[in-house]
Amino acid sequence: MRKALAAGTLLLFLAACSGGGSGQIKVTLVQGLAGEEFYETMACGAKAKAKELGVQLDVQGPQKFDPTLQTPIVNSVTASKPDAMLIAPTDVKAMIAPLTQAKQQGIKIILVDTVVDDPSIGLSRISTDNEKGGAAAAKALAEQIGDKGKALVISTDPGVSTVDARIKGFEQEIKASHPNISYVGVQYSHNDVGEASRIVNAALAKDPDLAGVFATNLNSATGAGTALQQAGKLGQVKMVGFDAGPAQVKQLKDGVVQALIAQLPGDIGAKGVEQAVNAVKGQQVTPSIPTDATIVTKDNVDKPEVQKVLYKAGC
Ligand code: T6T
Repeated sequence: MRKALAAGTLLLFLAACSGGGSGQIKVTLVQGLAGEEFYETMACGAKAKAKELGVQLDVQGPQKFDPTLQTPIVNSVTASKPDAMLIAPTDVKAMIAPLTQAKQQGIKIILVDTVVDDPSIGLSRISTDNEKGGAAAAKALAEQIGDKGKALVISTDPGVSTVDARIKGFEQEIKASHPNISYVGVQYSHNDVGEASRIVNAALAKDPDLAGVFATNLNSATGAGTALQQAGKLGQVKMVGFDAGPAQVKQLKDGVVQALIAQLPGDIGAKGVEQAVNAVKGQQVTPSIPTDATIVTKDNVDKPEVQKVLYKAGC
């Protein structure tokens, strides 16, 4: 009788360790922005890996890249007690409190893409080397504009770790190696396509001799490119954009943008699920995983290896 009880206790213990009574590990991915190709491609990678590993995966995300909209989602995910949460936090500071609460509930947190300013949050951090990507964007833009003239940066909001690092890498590269490029600074679009367009229109009015634009993400690039096109500035103003969604690839083919820095969001999602499972099972977790980036141009966009890294609207 005692032996049977001990065996039963052991079974319950093993079930708890493997992430719930059903034995299936439950993971929720909280995107930075629902329906946007970077995060949808990330969700596709996460779903495929979850299927392979027999993990139950739920995907949620706010309608805007905004911590005031992402916070209630994180809170409700915390209340639903998954074993692990993959999250792309929308602000380095504002998301610390809700994520601390999730952590205190025993939920394993894996940061995908963006991070927060508290290094104790996130058992694993998986992302592109964004500073390096920003420097690569600066080099590509410098080449396009003959290493001289005025250059503008369009970003989303300060406090988003990824785009802030891209700006830093861009600025450092310009300062260190491109003395004839006059950097006119960064302007913030709040990740809104229309606002990015308005910013570029105003910049063209102020600096009609603007030579180049670096757009730090999808929506910034879509808006900035549309403005250049509508102002009839194609050819005169060159552009490099981070990310490679369908609209960016069209802009590349149309000659609106000259180079794209494509990330690997699908890999980020897949690796995130792997790390989450390791964490839940008490296995070794890798604290920091860098993923690759590819420079996409009109010349290489049709190559099969480059086609593979372009983002998708769905799986
Ligand atoms: O550039 C990606 C992502 O890396 C960034 O953190 C936010 O913007 C994107 O989702 C693209 O729009």
